[in-house]
Amino acid sequence: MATLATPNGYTLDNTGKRVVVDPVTRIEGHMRCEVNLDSNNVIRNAVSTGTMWRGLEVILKGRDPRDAWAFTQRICGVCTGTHALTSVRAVENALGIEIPENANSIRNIMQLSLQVHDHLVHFYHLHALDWVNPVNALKADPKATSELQQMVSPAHPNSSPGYFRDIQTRLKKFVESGQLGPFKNGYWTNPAYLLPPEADLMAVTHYLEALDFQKEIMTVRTIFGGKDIHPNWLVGGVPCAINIDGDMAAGAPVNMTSLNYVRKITDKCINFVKNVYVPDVIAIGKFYKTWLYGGGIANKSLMAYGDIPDRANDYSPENLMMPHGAIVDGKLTDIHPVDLTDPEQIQEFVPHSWYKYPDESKGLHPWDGITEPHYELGPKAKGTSTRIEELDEGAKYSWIKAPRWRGHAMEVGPLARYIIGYQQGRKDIQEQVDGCLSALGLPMEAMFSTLGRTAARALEAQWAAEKQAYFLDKLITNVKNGDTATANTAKFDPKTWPDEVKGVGFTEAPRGALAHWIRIKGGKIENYQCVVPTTWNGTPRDNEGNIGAFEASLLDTKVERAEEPVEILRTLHSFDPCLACSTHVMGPDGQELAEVKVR
Ligand code: NFE
Ligand code: MG
Repeated sequence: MATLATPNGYTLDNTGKRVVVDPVTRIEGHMRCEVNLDSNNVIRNAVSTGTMWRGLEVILKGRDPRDAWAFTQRICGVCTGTHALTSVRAVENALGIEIPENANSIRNIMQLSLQVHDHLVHFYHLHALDWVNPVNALKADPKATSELQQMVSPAHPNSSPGYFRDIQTRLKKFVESGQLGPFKNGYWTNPAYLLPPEADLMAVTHYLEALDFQKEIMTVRTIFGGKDIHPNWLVGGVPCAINIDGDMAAGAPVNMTSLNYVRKITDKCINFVKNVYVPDVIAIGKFYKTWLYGGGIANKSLMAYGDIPDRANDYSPENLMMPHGAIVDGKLTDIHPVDLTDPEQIQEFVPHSWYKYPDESKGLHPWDGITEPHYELGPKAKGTSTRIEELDEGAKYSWIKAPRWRGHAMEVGPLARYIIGYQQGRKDIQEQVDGCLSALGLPMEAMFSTLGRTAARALEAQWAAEKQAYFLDKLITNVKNGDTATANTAKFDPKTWPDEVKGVGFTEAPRGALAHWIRIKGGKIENYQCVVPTTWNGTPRDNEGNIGAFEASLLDTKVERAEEPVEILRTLHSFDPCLACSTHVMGPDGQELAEVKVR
């Protein structure tokens, strides 16, 4: 290949200098990215690769469907509960099981709490250092930092000059000891960093605050799920008893004391997102508002399944508080319904994935999905199978399958949800987006970018924290009205099941649309297929050569220093990639994973 036009409208040129980033760090799982730069250091071709295979779909075959949540929850160490929730919904859908209202409220609280937690961790601990320079923070004047903090967010209590001076002193000790810890290996002398020292100090301080706050956020899921990060779930409801006047010791984890505690943490989440996270994204965004790269397919093809059912057991879009729909061909006002049961809509392709199908010119709907690993490098690849130097994107090159909606590669995630919700006229979302854009002094088109993706996630964290409070109120009201049911076990016994059934469960995971498809036969799992958000966003090419969200988003971006590809990290990180999820489906991942190679 020299230049190649893709059916979805991109021109790729792989003749220029090839830069390999492997591993891409500050993500979940193992990812590799190769790009070609032209003579002006602009990206003209991008190749995104999941470099491990985990075989969860194979492991699930023959198991008890009621246990699938516990296996699928281990797909990831970040978005754990969302897989468990998707799994119990898939089994309930297959078997026609309805859950009590309280179970719906508790599941929503857990899911929303995960959204807030995951988004917060993503921004501060995985993404912020693409924009924030902790070494530069040493030059900050603590008094000026305090003034900046009070201007950006007067409501945040930690804002005195002394507070920032202490943090700066801690940071200095870190740097002087030569042990940068979490801040090691950054490109801290790169001119792509634009914040003044005070903004850097403020953001690094919030990095530490958010790190500390995590241990409180997770207690919400611990109360309802017994533990975190892998809480307990149950087909038919939730595995926790409600006794409003009881206590934990008496075996009633949901009581007035624990619910008051959930209220306290929920309020803290609302305040932290409103007074720290969102203002930081706007404050940092103002310095980078001309950095509007990374849109990719965001202004063309977006999809969300919807989630957070207001009333239990109704998964129709009207009852879902998170947006549902698909946009294709850039027609933003034309929102199509998505039917996960229609074999013509969602299909996974593998001609560029390390799997084998009997006929790879066709895609397979997940109910008929096949997961058979087949690792081989293309004829133009360089290196060896255990030490790849350069991949051949004309052949198989990733452990991620290529899912398509009616043939289209789709972007999923907070930005997709927010654009779809905005276009559907959801007032809550419109107000947030308009407010954020006006604070940044940017037009709507700016949303279709790396910055837009990051902003949408922050706004969604705020939305999720508030909805968490809504479901807490709903739960308490329902319990006070005398309904304490949390599980429906009428169809728990496999003897009550038909011999052969199939079902699908879906959620909006922090990174986007997530669904699991299950076939049950003779009480056991016959086939189980997961198509996860990072499968959508991190997809390799399909049978027609369409590129997906990650690859498209990198094109046309200028890289300041080819040997320090912070621009690549910015855009990839804006999707919050989770390769553990997307490659659910071991790899000979060896020593080669620990370097950035530039040729
Ligand atoms: Ni492992 Fe996940 C989320 C799921 S991945 S993080 O959110 O499903 O794309
Ligand atoms: Mg899969």
